[in-house]
Amino acid sequence: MSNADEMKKAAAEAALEYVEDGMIVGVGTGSTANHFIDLLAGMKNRIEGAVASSEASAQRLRGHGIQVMDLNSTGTLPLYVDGADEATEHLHLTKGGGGALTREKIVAAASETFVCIADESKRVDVLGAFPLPVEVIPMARSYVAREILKLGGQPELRQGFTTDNGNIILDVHNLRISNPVEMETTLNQIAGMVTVGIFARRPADVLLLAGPDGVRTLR
Ligand code: ABF
Repeated sequence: MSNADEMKKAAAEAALEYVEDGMIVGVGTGSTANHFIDLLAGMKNRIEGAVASSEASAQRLRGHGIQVMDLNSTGTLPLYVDGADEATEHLHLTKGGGGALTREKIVAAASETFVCIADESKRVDVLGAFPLPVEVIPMARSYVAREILKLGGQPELRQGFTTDNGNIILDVHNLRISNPVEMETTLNQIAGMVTVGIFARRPADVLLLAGPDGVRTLR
């Protein structure tokens, strides 16, 4: 494998092994998750349906003839497959570069097994080099930004972007997230904060990391 896209596809392919007959599969967002959706189409008659973490993924699933279900009617999902912006060996992640972090966090929380798929460029020792996305209620934008500054981060409004939930995204630069669980908890307490893009309180259960020599499984 030479390029990042081939590696993303290889990670997505490896995730198919976690799909079992009759499952309702939680499906994420982004270019790696798109590979997974396209591959899942090849076994669509074996699954009951999917729950999508974004409108974009729902559309792609439907385009393949995969039934998209409402999480309120499915109960706990056995499996959720999604990408990440950064991932550590501890399976702590940052997500939300695609802006779908709130629904991604809901689907992750409601799933028994979260399989994260990524190419090795996403592997980091410490989270935070990739600006951390946080979803915020529009009227709280300035307040949340001031609170983030106090924590040492530099928030930047994602221009011209509204989430599927009608909110804004702040991308937080210069945060060195050495204790992801603590940082996630602290940021979660800010009034007006909807979702923090750190996935550490509920990390991935499996990380499928594709490199030039194949896919590594981390648990
Ligand atoms: C989703 O897609 C996000 O949480 C993350 O921001 C992004 C990763 O995108 P890609 O797979 O295109 O690198 O998983």
